[in-house]
Amino acid sequence: MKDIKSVNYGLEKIFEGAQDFLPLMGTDYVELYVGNAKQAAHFYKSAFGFQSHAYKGLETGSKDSVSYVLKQDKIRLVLTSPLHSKNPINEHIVKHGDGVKVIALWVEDAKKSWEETTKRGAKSYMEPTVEEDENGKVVRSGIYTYGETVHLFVERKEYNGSFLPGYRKWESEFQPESVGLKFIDHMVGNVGWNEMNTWVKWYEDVMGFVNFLSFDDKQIHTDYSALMSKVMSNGNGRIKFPINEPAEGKKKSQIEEYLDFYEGSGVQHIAVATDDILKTVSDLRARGVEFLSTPPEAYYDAIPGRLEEFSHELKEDLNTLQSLGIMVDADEEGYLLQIFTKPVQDRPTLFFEIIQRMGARGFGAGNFKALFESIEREQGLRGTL
Ligand code: TYF
Ligand code: FE
Repeated sequence: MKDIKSVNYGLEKIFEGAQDFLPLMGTDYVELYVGNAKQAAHFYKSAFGFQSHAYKGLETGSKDSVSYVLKQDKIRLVLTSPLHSKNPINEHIVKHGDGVKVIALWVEDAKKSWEETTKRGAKSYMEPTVEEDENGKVVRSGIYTYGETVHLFVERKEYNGSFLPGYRKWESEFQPESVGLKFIDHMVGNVGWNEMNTWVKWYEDVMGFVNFLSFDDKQIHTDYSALMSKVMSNGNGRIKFPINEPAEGKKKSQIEEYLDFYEGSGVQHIAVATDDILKTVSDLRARGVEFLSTPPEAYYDAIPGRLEEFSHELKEDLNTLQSLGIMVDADEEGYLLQIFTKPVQDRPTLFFEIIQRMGARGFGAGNFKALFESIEREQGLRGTL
């Protein structure tokens, strides 16, 4: 395993262990396969503050599937549904329910990205493919990662259309105001029993990522359940993928519940950054987004001590944070504020995290216990603990 000499989330390449055969400029888009993209798009607009951005469907000559592209600051979310039973997207939905199919990464050279990764053992999903329209050309290629999830490499340096060739601008009179979501901070994968290290090695070998943080089941457990987690990052720190696997506990791990309901490995949560979490979470709550239950009083009583330990001054009012159910964690470098939604579809699978980093680059380890107890309360209600 390569060690990190220094950690810095600036734009320069700083992870000394990271390889640069696969330069990544950021997340390009995230695509969900869903049962009813039209209605899902309405939900993400009205509840999460996304705006209509681009569309393809019958009206644009797309006969097999329909896709709605939503945007909020740098985040692009694509919602895709099949238009007839023979479309293989159906099989994905029948098996997994609604969920993330594609984590698309923005690259300089999609052909080289595909060559470098398949050469190192990635299974190809899409050979380098050029798509063109009057706005220029896009090259995409893709590889499989855990489960049926894929990474697409998107090269758009010769393109100035709104999204991708084949899409048209989606004009809508209904454009709810943003809730202040800015960019994707990290996306977490749940993988099967004892598979975490296989995927850690896969991200190291195939994508040149480094493992810069690890949590074992001694750190991540409650009285009932446990899990293990390792965070993988690319060289410039813009792409961070924690990987979780279930661990043995007295009751069923939330990761196991996910694997049962997703029927395999897949994306567990998408963490989106805001720079005003108080406003973002008040707005989301007012629009009907459901969050996990607020941690108990004792959790908030311990926060001032935790901040003092690292000499950080909390800029936000603790009572307001508590009334919104937002959690606080601190380390040497700073603190972070985070909160988790309930699953956003009927299966207890994908959920969202809202995060505001105030200097801290961790993942909220100090909150794990309180968070997992909230998740277990939900599991209890579902009868899946
Ligand atoms: O991304 C993370 O690591 C944090 C914490 O099942 C977390 O958001 C870890 C595991 C999990 C839910 C949240
Ligand atoms: Fe997270």
